[in-house]
Amino acid sequence: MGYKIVIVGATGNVGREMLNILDERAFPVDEMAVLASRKSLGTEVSFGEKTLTTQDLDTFDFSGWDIALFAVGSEATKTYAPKAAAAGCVVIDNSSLYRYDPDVPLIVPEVNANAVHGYAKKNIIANPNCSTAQMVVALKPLHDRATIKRVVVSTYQSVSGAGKGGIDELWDQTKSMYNPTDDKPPKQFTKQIAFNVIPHIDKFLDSGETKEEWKMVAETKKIVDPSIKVTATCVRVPVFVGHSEAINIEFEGFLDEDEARDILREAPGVMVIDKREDGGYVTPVECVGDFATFISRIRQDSTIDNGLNLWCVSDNLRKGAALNAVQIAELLGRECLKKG
Ligand code: 11C
Repeated sequence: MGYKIVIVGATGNVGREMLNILDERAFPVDEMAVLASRKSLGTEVSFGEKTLTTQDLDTFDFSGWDIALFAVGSEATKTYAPKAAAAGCVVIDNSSLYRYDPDVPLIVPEVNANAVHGYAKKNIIANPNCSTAQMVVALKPLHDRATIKRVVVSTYQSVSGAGKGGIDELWDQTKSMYNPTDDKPPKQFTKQIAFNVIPHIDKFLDSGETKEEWKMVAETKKIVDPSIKVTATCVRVPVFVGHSEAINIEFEGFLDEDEARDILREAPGVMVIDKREDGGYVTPVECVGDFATFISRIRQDSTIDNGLNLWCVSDNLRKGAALNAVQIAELLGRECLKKG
């Protein structure tokens, strides 16, 4: 016996990946409803061999459905997630709306699976930001061994993090560079993204940080350990899919680079590719479509007593969004909503 699943925002990049991943991982689905806003209504999406037609989110009745995977912005989530939760359907939300709510667990299954039992307070579970999800998968096993004091992270985030509009802007702007009569000024991004990098993701806060940087701090504390200090610089780069991160970690005690490599090799969700030779590391184009978070360039930071550097790459639409949401659904099914 399987579950009755709803995908909210089924026509977007993340909604479509959710459908692909539910199928790839053979999630036990008895019935699937795909919802969209009025403007995308009637659009067809694929779920394995099946073609499903989107239904109207505004009028959908969530009663009798087990789990709703939400992949819409915070505004739509604010309207429809409480409606689904009140109807008894557990919401797994990909927006930032509920992430910092103390009554909503924020989960990366490889890191804090036990928190899933907290779902019942609001019938809602939050999925973290993509740049946090891949980082905490790498940090947690190292923290368990040597206690992390501080993390300094710089990100190299792909344009798909900004949705379909971000992908289109990189594509169109890149082509326009070779055709001076076809000017494509920035729309989605604040500056030219083709052949450029932009040190700005999400809005600016009073502290001078961006919201994306703040999210990495707040979410790492909630998911891994509130005592870990994090400082982040988040940068958009002209890559279609796959976020990369250069992570510098300071520990309480000494952790040798070889032991760190062995720990990460054994860690769930992690794939270590770390040869000290040309090409012996992973780049974003190689991680697309994969489930793993890839770690390369593991090395001692000799400027402090207990420091390590590493390079971390993952498919932001998968581990950073759709895969993590499906993993949460699997965990919820295993631990809380057992069927059959
Ligand atoms: C980006 N990380 O790359 C963002 C996208 O809070 O879920 C995801 C934003 C979020 O632009």
